Amino acid sequence: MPDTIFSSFKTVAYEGPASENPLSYRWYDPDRVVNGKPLKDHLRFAVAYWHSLNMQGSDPFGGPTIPRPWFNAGDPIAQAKAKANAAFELFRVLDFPFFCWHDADIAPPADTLAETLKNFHTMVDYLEEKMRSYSTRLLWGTANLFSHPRFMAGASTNPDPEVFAWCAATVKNCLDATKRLGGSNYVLWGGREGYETLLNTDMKQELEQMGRFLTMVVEYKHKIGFKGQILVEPKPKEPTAHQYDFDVATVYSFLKRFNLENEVKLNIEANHALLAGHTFEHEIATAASLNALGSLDINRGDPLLGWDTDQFPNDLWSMTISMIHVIKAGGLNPGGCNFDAKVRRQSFTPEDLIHAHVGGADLCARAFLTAAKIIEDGRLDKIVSDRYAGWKSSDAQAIFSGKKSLDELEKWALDKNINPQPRSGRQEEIENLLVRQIYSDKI
Ligand code: XUL
Ligand code: CO
Repeated sequence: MPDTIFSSFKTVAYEGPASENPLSYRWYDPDRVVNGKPLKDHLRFAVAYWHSLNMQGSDPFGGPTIPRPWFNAGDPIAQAKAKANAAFELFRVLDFPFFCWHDADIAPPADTLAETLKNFHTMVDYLEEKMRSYSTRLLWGTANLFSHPRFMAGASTNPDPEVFAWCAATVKNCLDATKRLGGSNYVLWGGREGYETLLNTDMKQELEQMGRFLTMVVEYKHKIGFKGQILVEPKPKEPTAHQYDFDVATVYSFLKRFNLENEVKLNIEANHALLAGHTFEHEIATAASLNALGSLDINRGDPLLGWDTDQFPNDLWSMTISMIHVIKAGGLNPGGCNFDAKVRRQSFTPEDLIHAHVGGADLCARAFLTAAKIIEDGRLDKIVSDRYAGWKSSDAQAIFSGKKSLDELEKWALDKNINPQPRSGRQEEIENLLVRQIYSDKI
């Protein structure tokens, strides 16, 4: 194995909550069986190539702070190969079952489309080779259709059809590569699918383009027999102030409009939820209620900053409620938990990156275990089902089955002389139940 900045680290192991070793898992015991499946198959953790291997700590006020030695490794392909060598060593250290990439993360762009695709194919070959000697698999691939200046006015929503065609060619190749590498999903995040000013924007035209593009992606998926899920990742703003894929509800109505709701699911990101004025659990519950939950991008934002800070998660309360909804929705597989998160720019050592993932994995594992316990305990479910118990009566069921109209219901209400009484929502009681389980050492 080539020597990389991660090679000297031992593979992080589960040592339990009492361990003093900072680079061990306290809650993430990959082989612990919960609800008939090992934790690793429920959570399906992935490393995000872009944040962990590419991002160098720049922000709008300062340049790179994080050394990435592979960027000094020679020509662009040699650099990309050195980066891949380090990536697979990082996956080995974390013992994560999955990783995710954008085309531009794994292969250097070039001046022409043909050369860019040639570089991409060279690197997909290389990743395929690496995957033969490491156990980490591909959770999803995606295309970066937002960084290069050609995408400044959007990708599929660009006023220039040649940009649309460039995007079509790129996504076709990314889908082929995702299939070849055994990917479980393919993601589309509409980086610049939005607008800067309405004054130069034909919104109707742009949404038609976006719908046609997604339809073509789904058609191609079937043409090549890719069995993975197609996922759209909502985000309300940043880079543009108005992104078309605002949140789960907006994306779902877009999918309905283009008859894609049975073909495409959602990849929900914690901080994107926050930027939309929601919580992570709200977005997960919304997707679950629409049968559209696909996969999760795990991170957190900073409500005081309001930027997409992509920090590693540490909010057990929100993550536990999120996991309750994930379990109730039947789990994530073939989706997973991708750490779309980056270390802070002062955290420039390889060890910082490992601490970040260890903490994130432990948080998700602890949240998942707590959520499973709460569901198994049954008290929360009972409170909720008692709350809606009235709907089980035959009169109430008749409302649902269309057997009662508005005027019939008026007659029924008057005949019965109904007089509904307030009932407690029991919120504090439920919150106590949750807090006690979150802080319980019986997990
Ligand atoms: C951007 C973001 C992306 C997508 C993939 O905020 O989350 O990294 O996850 O393009
Ligand atoms: Co994301």
